[in-house]
Amino acid sequence: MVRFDILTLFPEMFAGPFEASIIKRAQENHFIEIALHNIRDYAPGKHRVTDDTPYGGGGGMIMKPEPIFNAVEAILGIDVPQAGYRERYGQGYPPIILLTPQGQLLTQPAAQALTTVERLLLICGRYEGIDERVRRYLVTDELSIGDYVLSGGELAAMIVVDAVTRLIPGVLGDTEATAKDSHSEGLLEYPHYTRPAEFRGHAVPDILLSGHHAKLEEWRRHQSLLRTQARRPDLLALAQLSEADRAFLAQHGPGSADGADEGNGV
Ligand code: 6GU
Repeated sequence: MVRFDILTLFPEMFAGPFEASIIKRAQENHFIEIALHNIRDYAPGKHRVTDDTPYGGGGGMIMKPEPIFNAVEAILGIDVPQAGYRERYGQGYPPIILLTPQGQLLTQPAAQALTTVERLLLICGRYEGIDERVRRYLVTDELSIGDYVLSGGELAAMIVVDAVTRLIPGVLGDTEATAKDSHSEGLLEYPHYTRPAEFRGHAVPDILLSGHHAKLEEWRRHQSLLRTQARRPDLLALAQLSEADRAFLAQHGPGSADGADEGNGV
């Protein structure tokens, strides 16, 4: 069981994605538990103010530290030490992850690593930024989901929950297994087809109908290699390739007829 505590100013954003499909089923079957916490509930004062203007000017609004520290202390039932939460972290206290475009990129190995924690807190950044003391004295890790800017960390938090949940053993059935997923072996997935064998004059590759299991597996491997080479050469450079893989790519490499149906990658 992984418990996700999500700290956000917009808990209502999470309703749809967490109430459907795999994440819904994973909650029902007690593989995960998700608790949403409205940061505003932890802001002091009648107006429960969560943001303020930046010292030194520059425009935009900054998330105040107090509501976030208060929320974490209430959720974990601790006082954050003066020297910072990291003093406690690792002694039975969970990671506190800030979702920010300044974080480390979320990768499949990073998602895999998070399946082994009992609990994790996700803080969704908003506005133009968050008071730096949250980073320095509360947060243990910072994650980004890609090199583009979102209006807030909420959508990124949903993506973290999804990417982690589907890797927890038992969450997916056999037929949905993750072993051959794109990225799980550092390569993109091979093309998939289902019935009919001919659709609007477009036939399924013969190999899929041939019943030659070994040849089929080889074809799939080759398709994965060509597709990764054409679309994500950066991944190919890091992938674990056999001698046979390398020989195949050398022969059917970029510009050869084999890769020609790869489209423009968009
Ligand atoms: Cl985690 N947050 C925001 N605001 N933008 C992002 C992101 C996160 N990851 C990529 N862009």
